[in-house]
Order: sequence, then C-alpha cells, then structure tokens
Amino acid sequence: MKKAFLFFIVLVLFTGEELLGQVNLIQNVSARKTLSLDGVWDSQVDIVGVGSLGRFGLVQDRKPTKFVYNGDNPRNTELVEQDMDVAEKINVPGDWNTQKEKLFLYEGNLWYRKKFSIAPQPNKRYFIYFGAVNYEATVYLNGVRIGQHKGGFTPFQFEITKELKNGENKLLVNANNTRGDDNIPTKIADWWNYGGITRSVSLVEVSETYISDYFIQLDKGKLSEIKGWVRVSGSQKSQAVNVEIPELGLKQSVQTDTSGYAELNLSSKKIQHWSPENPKMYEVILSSANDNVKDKIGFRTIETRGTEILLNGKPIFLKGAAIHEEAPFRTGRCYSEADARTLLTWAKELGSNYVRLAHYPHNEAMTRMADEMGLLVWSEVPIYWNVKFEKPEVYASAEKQLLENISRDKNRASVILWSVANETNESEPRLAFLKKLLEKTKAVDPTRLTTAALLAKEGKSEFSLEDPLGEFVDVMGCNEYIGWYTLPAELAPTIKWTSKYNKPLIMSEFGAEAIAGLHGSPDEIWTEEYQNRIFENQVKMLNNIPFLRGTSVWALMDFRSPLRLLPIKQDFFNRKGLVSDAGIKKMAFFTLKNWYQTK
Ligand code: GCB
Repeated sequence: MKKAFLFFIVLVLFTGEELLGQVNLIQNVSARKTLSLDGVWDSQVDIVGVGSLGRFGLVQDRKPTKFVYNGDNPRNTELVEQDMDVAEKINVPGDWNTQKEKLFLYEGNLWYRKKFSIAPQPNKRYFIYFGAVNYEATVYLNGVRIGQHKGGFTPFQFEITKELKNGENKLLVNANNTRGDDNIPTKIADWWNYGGITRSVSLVEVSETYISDYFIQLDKGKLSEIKGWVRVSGSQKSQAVNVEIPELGLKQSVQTDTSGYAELNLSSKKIQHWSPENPKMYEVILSSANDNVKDKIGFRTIETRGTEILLNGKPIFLKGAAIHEEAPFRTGRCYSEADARTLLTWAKELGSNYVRLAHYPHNEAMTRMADEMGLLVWSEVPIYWNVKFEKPEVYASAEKQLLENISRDKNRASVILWSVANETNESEPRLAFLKKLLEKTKAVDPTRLTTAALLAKEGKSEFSLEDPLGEFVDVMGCNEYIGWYTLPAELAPTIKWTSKYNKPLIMSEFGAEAIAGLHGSPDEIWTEEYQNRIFENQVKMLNNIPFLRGTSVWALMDFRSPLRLLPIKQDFFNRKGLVSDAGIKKMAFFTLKNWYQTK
C-alpha cells in the first residue's frame, strides 16, 4: 500500500517537461552563440589513473605524486610528474583508437586539455557543452572540478559562469572508456568501444535569463494543431515569449509561469506535412526580451492503427537499414556532416525511407540530416543483451541516457520511434525495468511511437511473437538471422510468423556476413553469393508476414567489433554490411534494393 502510494506521488510530481528538465540540456546548441573548442587538444594516457588518485599519492612511504588539474607543470623546482604543455596532441572530436596506433586497443583513462581565451560579458551565462564522451567524463576548468557524466552517446553540459576567467582558460577532461557490467551498454557488445571525446565540444554563451528548451511538434494524430511548450531559465522566469512560424503566418505570445514554463498551441490548415517524399521544414523563431533562437522543424504525425503504421494518417511501410556510427572509408566513430551524408546517401540509394540508428544515440548531424533528406528514424539507447535489470543504479543510468536522447532530438520530424532495448532476455526484473522506461518515454514525448528489438520464439516451422514486453510497445521490433545463425536459408520462406499482439512488426534485423569482392558459389560461406542467397530467401519470407510494416537490414555498412575475431575474413569487423567500410556495394545490396522497389 505504502509503495503504491509512493509510486503515485512520483507520477504526480513530474510532468514530462520536468523529467526532461532533470537532464538540463540547452536545446539546439548550434543555433546559439558558441565558441567551438574542437581542434587540437593536449593529451596524456593514464593507465592506472595517477591523475585521479592525485595528491593522495600512489606509494604510501614516498612523496605523493602530484597531478595538477589544469595540466600545468608550474615550476621546475617541485616534483610534478605531469605536464600537458609538452604532452602529445589529439584531435577533438574523434575517438583515440583510430587516431593513434598505440591506442587502438586501449581502454582506460585519457586526459585531454584545451586552452582557450575569452572575455566573459556581464549579464551572460556560460556553459560547456559536450556532444558525447565515451564513457565517463570528469571535467575541470582552471583547476576546479566542474562535474562528471556517464554514458558514451548523449550530450551533457555544465555551467561555468563562475569559474570562467577573462583571458586564458584551461579545460581539462578525463575520459574513461573502461567497460563495466553495470554500465549501459554492459561489458559485451558487438561494436567497438571507441574511447574519448568523440563529438564536438563548445562553449555556449546565453543571456542571464534565456530560452533553454522547447518542444514543438504536431499534436498526436492532429494534422493542423501544433502543440508543445517552452522553458525559460534564469532569474526572470516569468516573462513573455513569442513563437513564430513566418511561412505559415503563425505567431503566439505566451507568458511563462513562475517556474519558466508555458504551453504552446498554434493551428494552421496550410501546413505541408513532412514526409520522406517531401521533407518540408519550417523556420521556427522563439524570442524573449533577451534571447532568441531559430530552428528548422518539420511537422508530421505518426500513429498506429491495429497492425498499421500511419504517417500523416496514411499507412506506410518502413524500408530501411540499420546503421552503426562507424565512419565510412576511414573507420572510427563518425561525428561529421560529411559522414552522415555518406551513410544516409547509401541508405537512400538502397531505396530506404527509414533508418535504424543502432544501438545508441548517434551524433546530432545524423538526425538533422535525416530531417533534411527525408529519412524516418528509429532512435535507441544501448540497453543491449545482458543488462543488470535488477539494479536501481543501472536503471537510473538507462533512464538518464534515454532522457538525454529524447531531450536533444524531440524536435526532429525524422525521429518517429524511441527504442528502449535490443535483444534482452525475458525476466521479471527486465519487464519491470523496460516497462518503466516506456512509461517515461510516453510521459516526456506523447507524440512518437515506442518500440524495442525483441526476439521471437523460434520453432522449426513457426516463429511467434509473444515476448511479454510486446504488450507495452507501440511497434514490435524483431531480430532474426535465418540462414546465418539459425536454420538453413531455404527454410525461411516456409516459416509461418504469428503474433500474440495486434500490432505492427518491424523486422529490426536480419542479415549475413560477406567479404566485399569475395565471389564463389552460393554455398561458400563469406562470399557475396552466400550472403545474397540468404537475402533472396529472407525476402520471400518477409513477403508472407501479414503484420510486417517495416524492415531494417543488418547492416548498412560493415563495422568494427571486438567479437569478430576470425583472421583474414573478419579481422575485428562484423561483415554483415550491404556496403563495405570502403564503400563497395555487395550483391545483397541490389537484391534488397529490388525488393524495396516492390514495396
Ligand atoms: C544482433 C545484434 C547486433 C549484432 C548482430 C550480429 O542480433 O542486435 O548488434 O551485430 O546480431 O551480427 O550478430
């Protein structure tokens, strides 16, 4: 009884907007006044964590080793065994593994330092904003510890108004990518644990009171009603905010309440709806007494009706590919618009109208480019395989990553699905954990659909969707590898698919490995012909699933993975791409492309 009451209180206390407020991210950082801190940084590998142990020293009976948290070695008269001024250089953004050969297999601590100059202005506030650091980041400015963040794929920020100096400033970051059982993701994942400051870093300047966040989308199922909210942060929380969409002749003035919050409602019958065929976006301008911010937002609705997925009220089949954030041509983590454009262009050439951004939030360039190019997006957090579902601290980390992801991308028309898990085994703690995450997702964003990549109950002639989590998602995802891990490829067309739930299914993964350019008979594993044979049979099976409403082939491009050891054939690459990392399209690419033309 007591527990139930407490749960109720929690639900009442936090609205969706307040939940997002907990992760505290400035919306649309690239539209603000920023100083980019990207470029060359100083760097120091620290295998045992000398820097973190700091002044306490490492050896009891000797003089403690000093580590100075701005990286300087101030005088040559005392023992300070570290000096960032003469340390090696490293580029930000970018993983360390592919920048320095000796760090290719490195997992641990690496110190980064950047010196920058600024003249802070009165009545302004300053934030340091990181696109992502994998996995844990501890940040110091001018020797003062500013904060810490865990989670390798989501943005975070710290306010530094007090610590910022006029003139030269020293920013020191410890990045640690040590894998952990209680992390999200856990120790074992089928992708490379690229470490470091993998995305851009910027210093953001805003007014003392500023427009910190907004959510502007079509109301669920309503094609002419724009709904949302705006949040103002600072000392003057209650003030007038104007929202304008000039092209639609729309304008609304709202007064934020004492907490800085106001709801938005704008209505127009003239909206051209965003879709893959017409990815129309509108300039949206928000302004207050001291601030203004512009965004480009597309308006579309997404719903389900029985087993249908409806985009702007009309049934759609999602033709797609799953993509890792692996850089084409050079390997390593992607971070740039150019990387995003290459990958999404291949997806388009395949005939896709949809992409699954696997298995973690990708950088913002991806979702912004998907908006621009007209690709629908499945966005997910790395709740992958054997997560410690029974641990509250693991739940807290998962929820935080989910909220950070939604907070950043909630105004992207391309994003239609929030996924909470990939291939997780059924158990009570898992169901409770994921159900709670799905509820939070709906609370913060009632406009989009929820999903998870589930596993079917696999028989010899029937595959059935009966995972209890299916009851709580809007759309079921399912990963299957008939022809590769299970059953001969030729059996695929004979498999009957059934479902306990009257819901749409996206085959979120299916595929097989092949080495680009390796040819042989369709029975010879690792050849393009072998992979292609599996696709030919898969397609026959997929055509017969009555409630199938989308597919994302695994995967668009080959990607690096610590699980793929086979020398010569894999060499630490999962070769299930339809395109190799060098950009070579395999036979299966064209088989799937032909099939997508029929859908
Ligand atoms: C899966 C996983 C994916 C793997 C893939 C594979 O089911 O979701 O992350 O990479 O299989 O290639 O085995």
